This record gives sequence, C-alpha cells and structure tokens, in this order.
Amino acid sequence: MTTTFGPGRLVRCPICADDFRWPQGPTVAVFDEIANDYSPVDLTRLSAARRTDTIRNSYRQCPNPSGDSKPHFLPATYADHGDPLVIGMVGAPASGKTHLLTAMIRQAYLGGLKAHGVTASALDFRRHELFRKNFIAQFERGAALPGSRPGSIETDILLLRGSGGARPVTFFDVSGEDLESTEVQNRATRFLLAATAVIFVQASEDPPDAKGPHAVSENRSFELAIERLHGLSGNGAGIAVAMAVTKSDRLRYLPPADRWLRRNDDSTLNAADIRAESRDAYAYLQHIGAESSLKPYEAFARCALHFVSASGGEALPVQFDDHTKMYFPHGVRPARVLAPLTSILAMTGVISGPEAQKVGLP
Ligand SMILES: Nc1nc2c(ncn2[C@@H]2O[C@H](COP(=O)(O)OP(=O)(O)OP(=O)(O)O)[C@@H](O)[C@H]2O)c(=O)[nH]1
Ligand SMILES: [Mg+2]
Ligand SMILES: [Zn+2]
Repeated sequence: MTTTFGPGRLVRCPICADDFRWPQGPTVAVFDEIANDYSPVDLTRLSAARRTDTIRNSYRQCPNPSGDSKPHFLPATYADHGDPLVIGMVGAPASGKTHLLTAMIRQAYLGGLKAHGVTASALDFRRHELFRKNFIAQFERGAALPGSRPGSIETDILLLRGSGGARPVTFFDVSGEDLESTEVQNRATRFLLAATAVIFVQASEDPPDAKGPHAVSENRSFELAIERLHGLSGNGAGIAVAMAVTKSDRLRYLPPADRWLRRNDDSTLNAADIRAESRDAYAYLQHIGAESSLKPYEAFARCALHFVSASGGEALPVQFDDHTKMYFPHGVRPARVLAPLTSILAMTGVISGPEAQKVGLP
C-alpha cells in the first residue's frame, strides 16, 4: 500500500473520464456519516498503523481538470494496484442490464470467481454499501428492480485479485434510453470514454423489429457504443467485450441455450467451451433475426457470447392495497451470470494463463 507522497501515476477517472496524475499529497478525505460529507484527514499526523487503516477507508477528490463535473471522490487506494478496469453495461431499454449487473456483482461477492482464483472485495466501501442496499438487497428479497431513470449513473468499485494481480474494477449501469441518445454531451454515457471493457446485453427473445425476412434489424444502443469506442481507441483495440444473451430462462427447454444454462458456474476456464457457447449464442441471435445485435462480435478483436439468466424466471405483479409491485415468485436463481465477467477477466489478464489468453479470439 502506498504511503509515500511522491508524484502519482497517470489515471483516467472512471467518473468524469478526465486524465490526471493521481494526487498523492498527505491529505485524504474520510466520509463522515453524521455530517454526510467528506472531511479532510492529514495522514502525516497519524501513526503508521492508523495511517494504513485510514488509507484503506478513505478517498481522494478527483481534480477533474476539465472542471465540468460535480465534486467526486475515488477510493484513496485506487492507483495502488494494477491497471484499473472500467466495465460498462450496454443494451436497449429493459434488456436486463440492471438485473444482470446486480446478480453478477452479488455472485462475485459470494466468492463465485474463486474457482478461477479471483477474489472480490469492495474498494469503495461507501459506493458498494449503496449498491448493496439499493440493488442487491432488493434482488435477494425477490423484488424486480425498477428501470434505470434517464440521467442516473450507478457504479460500484471492486478490487478483484487474480493470478494476474489485483485490479480496481468499476462497473457502470445507465438507462437504455441514455444509451440510445445521440447527444454527445449526454453525461450518463460518458463512462464509455473510460471503458476498458463492455458487456453488451441482449434479451433472449427481443428480436428488434425485424419486418420480413430481410429487414435490417436495429440495436441503437450497441451501434452508438461501438461507434464511440471505435472513435476513441484505434478501432476498439484493447477493449474486452462480452455479450450476454440474458433472460435465457425463457429458453430453458430449448437447445442450444438449455445445454449452457444447465451448467453451473464453470470450475475451470476452457477457451474451447467458451468458443462453442459463443457460436451457439451467435447462431441463436441470427436465428431470431437479431443480426444487428451481433455487431459487437464483428467490431472487436476479442468477444465472447454467453447465455445468462439474472433472475432465473419471470417477474409477476403482486397487488398491495394501493400499488402493484413486480416480484419473482420463486425468489431469484441467477444462472451463468459470472460467465461474461469471467471472459472479460480472462481477456484483460486478471485471470492469466494459456487458456485465458485464447478466450474471445475467433
Ligand atoms: N425472465 C427474466 N426477466 C428478466 C431477467 N432480467 C431482467 N428481467 C426483466 O426485464 C425487465 C427489465 O430489466 P432491467 O434489468 O431493468 O433492464 P435494463 O436493461 O436495466 O433497463 P433500463 O434500465 O430501462 O435500460 C424487468 O422487468 C425484469 O423483470 C431475467 O434474467 N429473466
Ligand atoms: Mg437499468
Ligand atoms: Zn473525475
């Protein structure tokens, strides 16, 4: 853990997407629950033990050189590890992004990546506590999560430790409506400027309005994200991509999806299996006329496709005195939700080794 105060390394802020040298002055910020605000702490005044403990639980304000964002804070240890990963969820409204991200983060916390030698912990405790309260807790109670509000930006910052080292991983979830907006200044989609990986989400039986056998299907959220990611880094080079065919519980008894869904989380990484599942999911999307949703596969050098189900079944309305709420009647039973994340971790070197190096290659 860094306790020196020399010049910091170059970092791209996952929140505002500005680049800056990591501030390493002796003053960090600690969140004060009572004041509901960050307050400064001078590390030089603390004993070595308290200093280490304080750093672990403190923040540094992003200098936001472009001066265009509200004040925001990152974990003080954000720059102490390997290269940060920023993983964004991209998909049409109601495609299932929020449920998938919630199920995925929950499962990663429960130790679901251990088989691949990866452990997950919160790097930003405050942010994770909010995510847990607002999403994971509801999901565990069997409640369907509400659609994301336009303009909302949900994030969680984890520390994933794998054979390839420890990396801060920031997850992003915004509304599908914002992802379909062409407005360049749209703040909600700014995370794409910092993204190092994307999980493209396509619901299992959502063939985008294919009218007739040769109609061109459309997936605006995918197209706009691909265009932006390509514009940023020479044709999307270096961006790790996974595609999740979500709500696959609807395909439970249908080959080929059922074969993959019946597998639990994989205990070993097998690039040939991932290639076989990718091929099946590709064929399925083609079959339902969702050609446009296959664009990420063509657009990025490394891409893996997976069948997943966040909830394991359909949400149904429950009537209360004065309102109706959607619940999963049998509770939630996520299936294969870690597969897209595992593929991304292999592509980005968090999971290392010869198998990992082959994941997502054609
Ligand atoms: N059957 C089934 N339904 C799901 C699953 N995941 C999500 N849903 C349903 O799909 C709907 C949309 O899910 P969300 O996760 O809110 O979708 P989103 O992509 O985040 O939507 P926006 O935030 O509006 O862009 C919800 O009503 C869920 O009940 C799943 O794995 N299986
Ligand atoms: Mg959402
Ligand atoms: Zn920032």
